[in-house]
Amino acid sequence: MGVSSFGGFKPTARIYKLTLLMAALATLCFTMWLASSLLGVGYGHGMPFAGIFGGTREATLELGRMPPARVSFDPPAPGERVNGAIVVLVRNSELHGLRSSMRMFEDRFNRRYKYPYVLLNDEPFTEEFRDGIAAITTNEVRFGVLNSTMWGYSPGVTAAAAQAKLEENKGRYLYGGSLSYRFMCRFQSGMFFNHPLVRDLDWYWRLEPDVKYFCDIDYDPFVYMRDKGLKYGFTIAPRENGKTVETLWFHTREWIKANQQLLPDRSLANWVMGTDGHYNMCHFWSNFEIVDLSLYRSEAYASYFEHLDRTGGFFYERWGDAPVHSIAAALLLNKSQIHWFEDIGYEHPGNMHCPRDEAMHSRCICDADRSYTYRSACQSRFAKVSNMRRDRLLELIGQSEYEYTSLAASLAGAAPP
Ligand SMILES: Nc1nc2c(ncn2[C@@H]2O[C@H](COP(=O)(O)OP(=O)(O)OP(=O)(O)O)[C@@H](O)[C@H]2O)c(=O)[nH]1
Ligand SMILES: [Mg+2]
Repeated sequence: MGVSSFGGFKPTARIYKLTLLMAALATLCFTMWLASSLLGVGYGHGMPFAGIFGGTREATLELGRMPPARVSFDPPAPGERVNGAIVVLVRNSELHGLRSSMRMFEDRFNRRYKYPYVLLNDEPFTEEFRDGIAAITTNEVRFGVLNSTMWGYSPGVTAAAAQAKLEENKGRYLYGGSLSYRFMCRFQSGMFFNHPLVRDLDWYWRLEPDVKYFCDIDYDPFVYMRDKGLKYGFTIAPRENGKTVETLWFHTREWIKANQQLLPDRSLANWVMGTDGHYNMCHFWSNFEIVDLSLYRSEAYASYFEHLDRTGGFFYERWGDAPVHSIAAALLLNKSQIHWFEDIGYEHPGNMHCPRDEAMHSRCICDADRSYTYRSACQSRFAKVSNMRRDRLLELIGQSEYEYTSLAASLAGAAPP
């Protein structure tokens, strides 16, 4: 039968085959081990043989020490991707929350589209943080620290003056007494787009810790926006707590009156201002925003931010970057440049959006009945309003002038706290 005999013992055909199979397996394993040692593969993400060869411990220790240059910041091939990144301001203590956000963001979108991440912090990132982030994505991550100009007081605002106002406001609203929240809002309003890791980008998509992405995003929203001439994209539009922005509209009006030449002929000013000439507290929730950064780098935006910054309102009140970005977008853009990403199911603690349209919802794992957006007055206002002419904007501001006279007088007479 062709089966060899080993000194008196006659193996059966089955034992012979088994021996051959084991020999083949051993050879295969040895070859793989040799390849992984020589080529340096087999550790880090998706290492297939680490467990077999006892490589798990070394691999875990090496995570995050791998060279980060897996996707470059080089301009993408024309038409393929935009020169954009996912930008996150985050604290070391928020590692878990950011890993959670990134896991979903990767699974829903970025695993395929491979945009780099820019992570910014007012303190140096710890090694634990870097390792934890590097382990959750194969895309490039750049870590940056803010200097004291970017993370600091507005011109003319002293630490003592800010502290006095924080004391006054601490029980009045969320983060009323938080100094770091003020630094954060000022940075997000007027600084982040000039950070060395962001200033060469044309587009950004903002991400935060502890947010959720519910729907597969099977196209590139950046490219969609670019191709349609869109400048600002949002998902949720709530109302701001008026106590946090008591004089924001007053100062905005002053800026409008003094800078009419910077305003376009038509804008969506209508969305943030009623026919009474006042701010209606509508804003795009900026924890999610996709923006053509030419908006924030424009002469008009720079002038608006500097004007606001000089008033001290980021510290004496609690102006959020959301109302600041939103008022600017509404004043400087028209409706065809602003887009509601209804198809992107999203949640930031407090509010969620889940598309109810059947075709959109089929790619989502959320409950559309829980969606805040379909109950939001600002959201339905966005759907209804159309562009407003600049002269109409100025007319409405002029008509409501007298209502601001006492505020103007009290602000003019107010010494810094
Ligand atoms: N590095 C750093 N990042 C901060 C600081 N404060 C806030 N951030 C980040 O700035 C973004 C906005 O801050 P949040 O605390 O989320 O503010 P919020 O979204 O208005 O409110 P909640 O999410 O309800 O707390 C998040 O990405 C935070 O991680 C800070 O002091 N240092
Ligand atoms: Mg947040």
